[in-house]
Amino acid sequence: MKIMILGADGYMGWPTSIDLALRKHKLCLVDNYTKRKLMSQYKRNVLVKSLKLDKKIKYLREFNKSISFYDIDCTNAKAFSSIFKKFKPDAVIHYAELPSAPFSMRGATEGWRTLNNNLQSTFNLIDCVKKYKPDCHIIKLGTMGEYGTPNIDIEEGWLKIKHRNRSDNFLYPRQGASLYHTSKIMDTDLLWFYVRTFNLRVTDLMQGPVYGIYVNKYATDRKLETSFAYDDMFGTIINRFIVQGVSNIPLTIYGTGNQIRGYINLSDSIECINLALENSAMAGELNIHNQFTEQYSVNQLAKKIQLALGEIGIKCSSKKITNPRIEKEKHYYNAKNSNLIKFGLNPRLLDNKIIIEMAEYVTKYKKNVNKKIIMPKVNWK
Ligand code: USQ
Repeated sequence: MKIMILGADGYMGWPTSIDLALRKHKLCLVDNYTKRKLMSQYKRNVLVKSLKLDKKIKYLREFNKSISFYDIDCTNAKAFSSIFKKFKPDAVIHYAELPSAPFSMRGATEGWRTLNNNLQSTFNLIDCVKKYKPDCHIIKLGTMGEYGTPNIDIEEGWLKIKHRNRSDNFLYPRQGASLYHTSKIMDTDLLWFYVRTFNLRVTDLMQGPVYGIYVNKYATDRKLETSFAYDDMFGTIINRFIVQGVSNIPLTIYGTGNQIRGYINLSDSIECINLALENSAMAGELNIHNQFTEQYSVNQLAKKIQLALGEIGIKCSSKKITNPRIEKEKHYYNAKNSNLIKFGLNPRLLDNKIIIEMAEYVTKYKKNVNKKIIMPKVNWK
């Protein structure tokens, strides 16, 4: 297939590029390094600085010659449409969004930047698909956070509502807990409008917080590693906890630690993209899949990580700190995740082996850990 990957330099974008290159698809990678620039502007850094995409791509071309790269901003309609028109993809994987809830809540500038970037890039993509390649399959990364933490079971995207003896299927009610999550809700609304009005083909993946390193013989080469963030703005909780444990910093439990989310390993997440490609939405279909494999509370995660690290002689403590976010700390949480399993996903669950593998990886680069970016600096109140 001819596949475009928007945001190909990122934590998920790069492993996806490797995976799809190995599967011999024809690829067009797009990234303008916004995330790298933002992290440096806000004085955050990843664990290991990887090569930029234009350099890394040379290694992919050793086994797949059909890979192009464009350093363009997907929010720039003119620049984006010029490459879209030329490449005419069969599918587009859209990661080109600002992914951080804390960043979006830092202030009006960051909040608007997140809304603007995420909606504009999604809109430009939809507009190009409609005009130049209406049968192109859009695979969009949404988030489990679109649903929030409702007091009823979370379905996969849709909810049948019965009202005065009539019933209909609606998008499951959405209530994000940050502007970032709200931007993803708006994306979903936009996509659904175009699907039902203009028959586009869309898969929207509601992903939980991702963790881990991508294990693949190409990805583990020092030059080809994906970025691994552990800071307060761009790092997700499991990656942060492992870095904290290895660096002798008490695990930062926000509030009571009873917040529950659905989590997924990075390798599974990449596999889900492939499953979404193979099980494409048809014209006029918006497929929504919940992309997580298991649910944990923050306290359960802390305990699990402490126990696993104990096995390799790393003693780590945890500390409950005032929650910098506004989120429910005591809530019901039961989300469905059967679609991707039905397609064949075989989950890699968070066990001691995976935690130890991650801890060993982080230990290799322990000297790079910047302790100043661990404690949360963005207070939502
Ligand atoms: N948390 C802690 N301590 C920490 C960091 C986080 O207790 O040091 C808690 C948070 O308060 C939250 C939970 O852990 O209750 C998850 O936080 P997170 O930072 O791992 O994830 P979140 O901010 O929700 O966002 C991440 C990704 C985002 C993705 C989302 C999926 O950054 O791109 O969309 O996970 S979800 O959370 O399901 O919406």
